Amino acid sequence: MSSLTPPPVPMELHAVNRRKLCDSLRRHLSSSDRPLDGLVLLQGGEEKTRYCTDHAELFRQESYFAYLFGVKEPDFYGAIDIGSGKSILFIPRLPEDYAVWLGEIKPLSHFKETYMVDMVYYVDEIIQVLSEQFKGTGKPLLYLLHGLNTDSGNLSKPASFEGIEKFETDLTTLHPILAECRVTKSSLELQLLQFANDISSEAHVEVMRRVTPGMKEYQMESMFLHHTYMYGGCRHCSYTCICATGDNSAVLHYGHAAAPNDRTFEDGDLALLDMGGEYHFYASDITCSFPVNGKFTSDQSLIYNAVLKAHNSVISAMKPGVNWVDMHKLAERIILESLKKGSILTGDVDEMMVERLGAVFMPHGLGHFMGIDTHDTGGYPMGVERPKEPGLKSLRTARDLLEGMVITVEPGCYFIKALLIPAMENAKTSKFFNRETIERFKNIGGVRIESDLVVTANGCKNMTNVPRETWEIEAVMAGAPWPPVTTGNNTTK
Ligand SMILES: [Mn+2]
Repeated sequence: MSSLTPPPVPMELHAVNRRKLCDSLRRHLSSSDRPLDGLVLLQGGEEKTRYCTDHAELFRQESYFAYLFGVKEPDFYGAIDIGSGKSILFIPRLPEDYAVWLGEIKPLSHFKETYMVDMVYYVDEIIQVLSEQFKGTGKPLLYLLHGLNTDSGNLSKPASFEGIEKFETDLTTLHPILAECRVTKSSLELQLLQFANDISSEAHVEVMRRVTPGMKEYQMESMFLHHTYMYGGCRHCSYTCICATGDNSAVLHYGHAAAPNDRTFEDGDLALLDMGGEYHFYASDITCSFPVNGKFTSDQSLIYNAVLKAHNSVISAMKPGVNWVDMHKLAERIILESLKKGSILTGDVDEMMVERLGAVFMPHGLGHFMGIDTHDTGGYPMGVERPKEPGLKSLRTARDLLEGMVITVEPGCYFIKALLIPAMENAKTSKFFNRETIERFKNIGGVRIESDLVVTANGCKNMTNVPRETWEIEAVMAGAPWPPVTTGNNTTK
């Protein structure tokens, strides 16, 4: 059961996104004394089949195209006139037998209304329409999307069509500007991100309640997928679910095809579930860690509370102007201090920080921008360098926070043998480890706690709502309601 229903999606959201891009582009072009008479042209995602077969894979729109146009169908093009702000969609001309196999062939007017654009034409009219729309002199100018995704190292593919040589094309201006537009979110975008978070938070709680030792990891994945789709209309996930138990929790991206969430978990195991539903392209990215039998051991609490303290301290410190590398270091320091308190580590925490010991227990970054992509754009614009040190180099951004950014806070503490053993043998770091205690923890796996935050004018707001304190988790797993029922004077008689 769910208390939620999928909210209507306002197409105005994408019109606002287009206006934001036009404003930024105009400012940029004016400041370099360039004319405003070109058109932005993006090619939407293309339908793909499974290898050589005719099995059509479920289509998900390319993210930049989704951002500007909100189009769910494949094989579109979209243009925006920079000067006037007018938007044009080009839709594929479908063969007659589409109506037999795939449904009604909708008229151009349908797409104009659905997507609230100014004009709609067929893709085969693209040369003529773009040429006519161009108001400048000489060859008509198109701004195409070409640039690096700093998380994947992949390039976005600029629009192409037969006859594009009739146009002047600019491949460098658009990408950094459009990537930056996506960094801060509008209030309409925040509403969708909040819903993706609400339904996914609820699904996490549902899974927590139904878990019992002896189940398979994929049963937790299945329950999550069911809940977000059944009650939230989330046909896609933001990423492949990570449902790790036991020492699988120390495998950071567990859940892939070669490690498909298929272990049977046992009494005494910890679970680490990193799962997020996607609603109208907008992501959520939430991790909960808890004991599968519903009761934390003291060793499990020690690691869990170290991570929770880091999670909460970062959230308390976040506000515009705060640097993300500093937040990562804050989380590292709190985890190291807690491990020292728990007699897992020994020695001076400042010295541990210098030796980058934090990266042994948390090799990934503290968090990343989130929006239409789980790892959203804009982490490393021109002038922001990726740090080189262990741990810090995994950060997907090193920026100062701005109001309107949405960023995950996901500290973790893992006992990863591939990192732990070399660090225990290293001349500079071996002295920090208490071998006897480490022995007790080495098969515990790991803990990650991940919430999605929006940066506000003077702090931040947590969009994720799941039990976090150990006692809250234990209560919910024992059947207590979530969110907790308030018992203030004005609610009870
Ligand atoms: Mn994440």
